[in-house]
Amino acid sequence: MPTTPHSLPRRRLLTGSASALAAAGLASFHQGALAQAAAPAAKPLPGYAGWKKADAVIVHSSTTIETKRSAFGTSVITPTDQLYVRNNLPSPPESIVADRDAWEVQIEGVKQPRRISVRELKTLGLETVTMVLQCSGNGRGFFPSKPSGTPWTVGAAGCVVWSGVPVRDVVKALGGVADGMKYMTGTGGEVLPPGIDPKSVIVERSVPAEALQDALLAWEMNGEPIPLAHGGPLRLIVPGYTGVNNIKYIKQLAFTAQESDAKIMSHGYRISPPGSKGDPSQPSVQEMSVKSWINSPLPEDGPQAAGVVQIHGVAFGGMHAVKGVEVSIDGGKTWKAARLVGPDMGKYAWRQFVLQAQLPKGTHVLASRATDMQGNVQPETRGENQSGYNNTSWADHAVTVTVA
Ligand SMILES: Nc1nc2c(c(=O)[nH]1)N[C@H]1C(S)=C(S)[C@@H](COP(=O)(O)O)O[C@H]1N2
Ligand SMILES: [Mo]
Repeated sequence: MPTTPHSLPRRRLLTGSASALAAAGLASFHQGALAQAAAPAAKPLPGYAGWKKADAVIVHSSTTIETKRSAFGTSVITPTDQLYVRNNLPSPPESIVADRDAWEVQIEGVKQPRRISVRELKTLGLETVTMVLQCSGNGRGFFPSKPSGTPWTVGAAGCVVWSGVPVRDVVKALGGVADGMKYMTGTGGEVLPPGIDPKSVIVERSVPAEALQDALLAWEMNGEPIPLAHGGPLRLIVPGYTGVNNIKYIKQLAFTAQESDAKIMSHGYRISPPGSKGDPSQPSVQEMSVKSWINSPLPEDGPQAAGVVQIHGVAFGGMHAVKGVEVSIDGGKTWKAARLVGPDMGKYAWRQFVLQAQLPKGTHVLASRATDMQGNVQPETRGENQSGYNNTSWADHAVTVTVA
């Protein structure tokens, strides 16, 4: 990933700054970005993600890249060069990953707050977790209300192996969490656009302090140093929580008495009733819940030959392991238990499932429905909300295939 900021295509710099301005609420720039999103031609990969596998992804914009549904495969882990990307701000320059061990994170809200380098973090502890990383807006594309934001279908998600130091080991080394702290607040290391209120654009999210128990400060993913596009040199990993809570290029980790007052926390990522704006009284998008979808066969594969087909896909529970998955070949009228296949990589990972079925000639609506260890069942319908978050509807994720 040798790209340097000044060698990036001009187009990317323009769209990057447009999205930053849109985030700051400048409507005319936002409309420009929307017009661009509607352009028919396949967009080029932005420079910071130029190493992604172009035929496995959909480039929505310079800051939003989706994995194709047909690209997930059946080997559990999502290859890094096929994983989705979502940046709320333009990417930081490659120079921040030039000397990874020198990156520093400020730890606040502990008994002995201080800055710690990645070099020192590596001496404090080591853990590896496999986790589904999923954008809160994954499945937004299925909302008939067409909420603003990227119309992701299923590909703003992936299953990734992360390695780093447990946050609890860092906290222990610094004397423990200070009294009265209820939240763990991570702050992204982007350089903010000048001339606008930093709180209106900074990527800063709070999760309940208990989440520290399973959280990591990670420097490795899928066996390599975390690429810049995915938050290298250091990323906060909060297993079970939606993508936005997993802060890339983290520059501060603070235990706080209150939730962050950054706009992305107070007003963004809220489950708002249709027609209303986000505000701090509404639930924040945090823990993920049980969800599954079929990745094969797909309508884009073309008509299937009559006979036996292996219907397969992925299922995850968010905070809890998957107990089972059912598959329907008649649009949800009847269900059969699918078989979980492949290794169980822990409760935060996804499981792959398969149902072998005989599909006669005609059109078939294939659906999957997962259940987690707590007995929560994936619902038929989405929960309507203004921004199109948390779509777990099995009906929305069903696929219609034809057998010739
Ligand atoms: N610093 C920082 N962290 C961030 C973001 C960001 O824009 N800046 N985007 C968040 C969102 S909305 C998502 S869905 C995930 C995307 O992670 P990925 O790009 O590695 O797939 O990162 C989250 N962490
Ligand atoms: Mo996201």
